[in-house]
Amino acid sequence: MQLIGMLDSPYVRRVAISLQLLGIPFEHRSVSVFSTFEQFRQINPVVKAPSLVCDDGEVLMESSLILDYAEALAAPRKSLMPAAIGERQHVLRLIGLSLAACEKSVQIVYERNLRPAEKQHEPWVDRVQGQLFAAYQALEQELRSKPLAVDSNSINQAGVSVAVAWQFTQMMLPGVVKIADHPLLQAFSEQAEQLAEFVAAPPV
Ligand SMILES: N[C@@H](CCC(=O)N[C@@H](CS)C(=O)NCC(=O)O)C(=O)O
Repeated sequence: MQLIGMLDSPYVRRVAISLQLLGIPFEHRSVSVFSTFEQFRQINPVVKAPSLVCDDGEVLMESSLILDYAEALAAPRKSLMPAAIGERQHVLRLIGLSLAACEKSVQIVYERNLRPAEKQHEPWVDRVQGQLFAAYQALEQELRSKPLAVDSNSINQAGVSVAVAWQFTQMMLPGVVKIADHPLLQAFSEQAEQLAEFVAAPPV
């Protein structure tokens, strides 16, 4: 099984970390959707990172769908998703907020880096930034009301996704989402980034 994509993508990184936590062996290939577009296109003509080349050659995309497949492969031995419905609902909320934060961060990065300066549309960036702030404000509140486990045996998919999202936003948009306003997210991220599975999937 091959995981295709650069680890500076939060979507690729959450899959790489999750596969390790689930104990699923895989080969990681750092192929970029930008600098090696043609090479990526040979693997997946849609050029979406992450892509997962399964053992029979079928190619999956969309991190959450890849993780759904990975969960099925790891079952019943291991799972990053709680079975109990109440817990699962909460974990899904945190994952949704984290993915929204990733998406809004990526939109700002693309607007800033891919569009020529004269074509930047500030009202759009303001709108997206407001959505980004709302996602992290909600995540900070969630961590305050219910802390997340942060060790390799008990971290769940919410923990992986929250930590990966926060690290990505801080790396790509330094100073945009204030660390001082999100002390619990920062502390959680610092602890998660020390886990062996996170260290083995460095974002740069
Ligand atoms: N919802 C997707 C988002 C994936 C995504 O947007 N990946 C970016 C890299 S961070 C990508 O493939 N960009 C190239 C493009 O969309 O053309 C997921 O969860 O996998």
